[in-house]
Amino acid sequence: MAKKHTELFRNSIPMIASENLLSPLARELMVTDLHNRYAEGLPGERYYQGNEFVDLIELKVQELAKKLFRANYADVRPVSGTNANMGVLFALTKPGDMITVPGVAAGAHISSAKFGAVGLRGLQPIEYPFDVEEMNLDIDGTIKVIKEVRPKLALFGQSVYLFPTPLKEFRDAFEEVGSHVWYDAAHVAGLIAGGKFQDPLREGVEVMTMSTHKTLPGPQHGMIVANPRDEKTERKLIYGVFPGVLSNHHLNAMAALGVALAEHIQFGERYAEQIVRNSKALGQALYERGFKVLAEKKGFTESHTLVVDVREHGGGKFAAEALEEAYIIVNKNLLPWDDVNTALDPSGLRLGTQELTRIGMKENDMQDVAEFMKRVVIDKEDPKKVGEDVKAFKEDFQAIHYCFKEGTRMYDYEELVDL
Ligand code: DSN
Repeated sequence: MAKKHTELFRNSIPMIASENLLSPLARELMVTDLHNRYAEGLPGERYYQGNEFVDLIELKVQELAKKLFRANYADVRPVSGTNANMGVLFALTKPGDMITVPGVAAGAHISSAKFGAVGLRGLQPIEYPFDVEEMNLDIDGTIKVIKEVRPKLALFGQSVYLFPTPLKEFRDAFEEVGSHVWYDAAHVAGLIAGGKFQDPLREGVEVMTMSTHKTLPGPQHGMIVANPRDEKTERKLIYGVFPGVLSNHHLNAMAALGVALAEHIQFGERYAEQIVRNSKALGQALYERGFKVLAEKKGFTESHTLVVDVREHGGGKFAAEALEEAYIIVNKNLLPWDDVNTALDPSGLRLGTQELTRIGMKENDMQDVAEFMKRVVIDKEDPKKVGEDVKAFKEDFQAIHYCFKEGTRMYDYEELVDL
């Protein structure tokens, strides 16, 4: 089955907005002895022997993270984005506190919901209002919520993220209230680090969490970067992660993250720029073929993500499944007007261009991608037939870019043990 899975992705057009390909060098570190070890605690303050070089690696990865995000503080131990989020919740809130958050139907991550990590911490989430026309938080409404709720912690950042959050507009409000301002950058971390999208740590944000495998194309892992307001906050963040929500961290993934950060320092700007270009081109190409791509008046997107309303073509579930049959991998997604209970058959599709960009696609290739999608979703052509064309098209996009050893063919050097 593992071989079949690899074959599937070798042949596919992968457009899940939260995924990416690990670089060849980062991948080598995933299978070193680091995988086998424990290193609870911090460099120089471990509970296990054998960590001499782990300590040096962790300090190096921290330095790379601080450099890339221009932050005073970095914690490279969280094993996922949600784990990083839980660390911040553990550090900066107490059960019963109120927290202000974006809404799930408006694109927020599940960890900021009552049924996710925020609920697990016993917090009361209060949502910011969303402006569907702008596909962004409603500015006046959000300022009102911050001033009324006076949260200890105000969270921004989404999993459907088309346009930068207007943090500068909110800044006076959260300074007046004294909230810790936290930004979940999981989706857009690579764009931020590449100098695109926005720069939250320069726009009033104190703490930024992320997973490290979306537009920042590293291993499946997590990270916190911050400019903590004082030493007490820094200490809370450290202990929030360990022993708060983590025992051992994943040392192989942490080392691979170091490679991804070094690569992004070198290639990130070029990569981020091409991602955004490709998203805009794909939005336009889909729109011209009759798709209802959201935020048309605003140029569809400023990120790696697009959202498409496919209600008139059979809905999100139908469209995502038909595309899968044609080797086009996307996810169905709630749109802002959807009830969260319709998550298994919502109105929309979410598309991401970060992985297509990573395998070398440019703006003109987005025309082909849009055409394949039209044939399946609008023309209702046999997906299997379209799939044969998709496979042939994908043959030209097997190499990985924007990394050391650029041009390595992604799936060719695998001698996979099958499962
Ligand atoms: N659920 C992921 C996404 O697809 O956005 C983020 O964790």
